[in-house]
Amino acid sequence: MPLRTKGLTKKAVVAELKKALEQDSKYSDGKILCSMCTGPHPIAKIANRLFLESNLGDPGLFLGSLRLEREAMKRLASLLNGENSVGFLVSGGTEANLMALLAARNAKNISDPEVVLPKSAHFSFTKICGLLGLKPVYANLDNSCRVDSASIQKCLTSKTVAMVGTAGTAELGAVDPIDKLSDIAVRNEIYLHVDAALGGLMIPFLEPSDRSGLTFDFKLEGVKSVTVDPHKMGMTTLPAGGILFRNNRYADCIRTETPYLTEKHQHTIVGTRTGAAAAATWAVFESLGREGFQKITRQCIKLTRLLATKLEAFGYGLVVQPTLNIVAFRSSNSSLLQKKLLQCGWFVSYVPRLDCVRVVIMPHTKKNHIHAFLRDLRDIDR
Ligand code: 0PR
Repeated sequence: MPLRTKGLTKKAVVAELKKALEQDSKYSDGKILCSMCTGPHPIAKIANRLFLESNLGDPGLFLGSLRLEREAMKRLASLLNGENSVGFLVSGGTEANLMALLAARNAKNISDPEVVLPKSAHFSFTKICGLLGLKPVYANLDNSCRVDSASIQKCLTSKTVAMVGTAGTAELGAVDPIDKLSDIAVRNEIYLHVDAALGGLMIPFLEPSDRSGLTFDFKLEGVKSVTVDPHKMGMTTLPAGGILFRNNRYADCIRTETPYLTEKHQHTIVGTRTGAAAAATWAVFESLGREGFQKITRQCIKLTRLLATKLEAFGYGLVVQPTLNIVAFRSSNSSLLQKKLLQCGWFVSYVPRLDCVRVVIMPHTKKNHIHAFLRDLRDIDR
């Protein structure tokens, strides 16, 4: 497809764009039940449009955007009890996890480094191990699909540069026992990274009774970095991943000099990066406040539980009782059921490792969508 010699008119270009947009699925239809992203909050769209030119890769040119990034990361740090923590808004959970493990690897600087990962860790860590030359060592899970801390302990060797725990696994929304991992990390002087890409903007807003036992943040001494993605439960515009380091000491393990730019060093892997997502993230934080986030989290949890209860009443087995906003269930043929649901327009996932159907309840999902899903499920799977 060669580049056109003569360009199209604005009208023709827009018409083509609209055609393509019609092919995209819309969160607002309620049929997307497999995604951790959601439609951006209206204020995020406004902020994004205002800051389209902004490049945080050269922040001296975009001081207002830089201030918004810093303020947004400070709000996030305070949510995670990170008094001295330093944070950056990056392209997503993958880049955030990459920065964390790069810092851990650089901090220890040994040959043949290893990282201990729960079997449930996100696939981004597979990519990261390849990129960083880290050997992954996998720890087993317990019956509730959380990492078994005794297994983590057994995986540690003199080559271990980091261990990872997840606060909200991608497949099940399970929260690893980060407090136990932190104790192990402190005792063995190992860097602990927490992947809270999903849970980081959800767990702090759970009802106190649901939150107990789910501590995952800098309150725990062993936690050296946390990933939290505003482009998931933070309802901002893409791309917006967050990485927070406990303090400068860890952040500076990935600092690079940039002598001829307006700012003389960078911590992020990417150079040029959008200030629009930073502005959008800031705007959502300011607009929702703690109460707004609590309301949204409460609604997602309520619908998750409604779905889980109904599925059990229909006779499906749940893989685990949901902790966050993911329901995973099994039928006699879960893979076929997922295909049939897909044919009916419902975007749900099939998870081969667990042989189950997985449903993610995000802020775009409403009660009527759940009821419509359940009706179709009954028709399909009689
Ligand atoms: N860590 C966890 C726990 C995640 O769930 C994810 C992504 C990542 C890291 C990586 O984040 P980025 O994708 O931002 O780099 N979780 C979703 C998943 O794999 C990503 C996603 C989002 C997939 C929307 C599909 C989709 O429609 O399920």
